[in-house]
Amino acid sequence: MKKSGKLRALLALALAPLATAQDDEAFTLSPFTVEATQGYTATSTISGTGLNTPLANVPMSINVITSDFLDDSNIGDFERALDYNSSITQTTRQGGNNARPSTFSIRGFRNRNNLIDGVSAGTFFPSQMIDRIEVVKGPNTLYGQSDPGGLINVITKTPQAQEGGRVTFKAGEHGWIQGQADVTVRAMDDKLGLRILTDYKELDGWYALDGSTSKFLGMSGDYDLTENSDFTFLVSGNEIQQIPTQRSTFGFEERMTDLNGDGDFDDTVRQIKEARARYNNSFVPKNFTTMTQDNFHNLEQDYLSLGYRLNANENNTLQYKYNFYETDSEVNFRAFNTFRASDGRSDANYSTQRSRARDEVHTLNDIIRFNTGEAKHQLLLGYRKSESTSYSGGTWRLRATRANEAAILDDLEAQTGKTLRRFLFKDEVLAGARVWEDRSLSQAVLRANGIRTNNIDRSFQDVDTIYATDNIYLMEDRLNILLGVRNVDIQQHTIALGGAPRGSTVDVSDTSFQFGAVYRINPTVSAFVNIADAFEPNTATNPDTGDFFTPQMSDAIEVGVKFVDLYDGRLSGSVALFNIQKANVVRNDFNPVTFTTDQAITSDESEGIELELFANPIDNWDMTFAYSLIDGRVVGAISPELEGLRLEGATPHRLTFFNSYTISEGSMEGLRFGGGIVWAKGPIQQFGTPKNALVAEDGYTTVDLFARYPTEIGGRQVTFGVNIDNANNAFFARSRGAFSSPRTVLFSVSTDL
Ligand SMILES: [Ca+2]
Repeated sequence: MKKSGKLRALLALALAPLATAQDDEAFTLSPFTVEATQGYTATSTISGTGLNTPLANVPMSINVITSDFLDDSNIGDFERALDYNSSITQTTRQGGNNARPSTFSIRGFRNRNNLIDGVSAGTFFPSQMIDRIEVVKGPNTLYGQSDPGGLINVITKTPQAQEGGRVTFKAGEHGWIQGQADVTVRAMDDKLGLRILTDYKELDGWYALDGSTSKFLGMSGDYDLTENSDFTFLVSGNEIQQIPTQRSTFGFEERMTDLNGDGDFDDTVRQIKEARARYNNSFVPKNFTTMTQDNFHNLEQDYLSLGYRLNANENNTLQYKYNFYETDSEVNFRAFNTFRASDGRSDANYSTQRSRARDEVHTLNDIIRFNTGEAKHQLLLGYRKSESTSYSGGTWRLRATRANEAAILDDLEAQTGKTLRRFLFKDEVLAGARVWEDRSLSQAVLRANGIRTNNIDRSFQDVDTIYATDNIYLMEDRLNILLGVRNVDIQQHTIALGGAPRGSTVDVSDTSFQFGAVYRINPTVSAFVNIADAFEPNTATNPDTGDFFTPQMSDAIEVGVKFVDLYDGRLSGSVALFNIQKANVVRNDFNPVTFTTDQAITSDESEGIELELFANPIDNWDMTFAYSLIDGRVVGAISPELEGLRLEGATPHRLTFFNSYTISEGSMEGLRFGGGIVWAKGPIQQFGTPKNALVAEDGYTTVDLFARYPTEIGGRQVTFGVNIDNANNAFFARSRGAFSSPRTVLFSVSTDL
């Protein structure tokens, strides 16, 4: 039993009588925190059951991205941290006006549930506080309204057992300068632990006009109130100022395409007009941007969590948690989004937006252990109340194609003395036009003169969830059954500018069920099955009526095998087969050409296979391997031509490998080096609607490399590092309208305090 904190030791002590009484491995782990893991292989998880449980005992696929892996891959942002996972693909870009974190496609379905320490909702991930990431594949009834493909649970850093810390300095290509500090302080006879993290980062970026500065401060703490209770907290704030380069920097183009092969371009095939078939852009230079010195994106993000835990007695633990998130986003950009096939022209859109989002979540869990005959139960009863508010600070725009808006642009040119580009032609781009040297409009001028395009003031979503999960151990712990039930009640309403209600108020509720089973065939191999249904309200509204669409319903099944410590502990992993069906899916894509929303309502199905391996073939050689095959398609729709449309983000084949080797003796003792490869085979759809079906990524291969060398300088432990991200300089669409970063060499040096 590895215990890395006073808190864990205390809890272990509190639960020791139980462990002794039941002599059961499943109960001897620290129940509320996951074990610190060496290397890339994790053995236990807190996701799935809400309690720290060996991975082999959880009847669902859970992939753990360990802190050692995150350290080595030196991946600074949350999106890229998931690159080496199976069946997961980023679906939205960053740097736009999204107040909420990126969404991903997991097993072919868009995931809206990102969790921090098991609590859903939330506008902001303090990515600097991420200790490890657990990706729970498939549906479950534990975490609020669940997406059937799975969810991402981020486990945050907690105070370390010993005082001390580490400072790190990084510098690299594209003007990358970064300083980080991570310090743990212990006080009050070790009852209080505080961990403080700071992170300052500057990046010049790689587009012709680019750059970002971010400042982060975070603190997590735990305090032992009594022998049987403790208080935990996490508070953090993040500020980002950047050029919104991912906002229509690369964009799209139309190409005349004879889709039905009849020799002309006059037809409409599966809703696509042949004369205006839309694709990812292929002709603009990679560093091209339509942003100007007048454009910006400012983001402020705050997160707070407060937790209280009471071991009422040896078989009963109460947990309460409060979470607060707030994100404030302001963006001012100029976009030329889509070049027309007919004349190669793209129209300017001068736009500014402000938005704010706030979530408050209260969670109360009671964990009860009891026996009925031979069966041992771990019962988790919970109630969660979440309140989300989105404030629309307004979107104002001026477009060159609208006569009235063009007239305003004329006036503003006269007033401001700026020349405001109205159109951009493909020929100009090819001739090397430096459009980033243009001027754009300031936020104040756009707000005062532009056309306000949305009339929403704010929208609210209240979710009440009651859930129960019983983890039952049978047959001398060879079999465990997971039974879950959850009732969700969701209320949504929207207020228009001026305070009047907009659209109807939604109040929907539904109960979902989960059945899971794991049978341990022998100490190293187990077989599992997981069946669950799920319910999810549609947050999209019908633009004609303002009403919310009726909820989405899904059914999912997975079967698989897990293996732990095969070949004397050298191989662990899992294989899973899954099938997910979802009805009433609203596909809603904003169309930047028509400035309307393309929409379709479909029934979708995704099935596939997923393989995850963690291996140590010889001492000091650590590797991970993941493969997923997904066939995700529309299987039913009002319009039959939608059938067969591939699901957004569903990557047909994805194979990843990452490894590291540590030299254990000789003059280079301690040197660790390695890297990884990600191979994705498309087509990967970037949109959900048929009109954009040709906007797809064909596939890509990227290679990352790293090395670390620890040494002693003046009696101080110092580690030098280098990372080469995207060493082969691959260029590909990471998600809708967002492209990969080029090769980046980054050096780091860190020292223990
Ligand atoms: Ca044709």
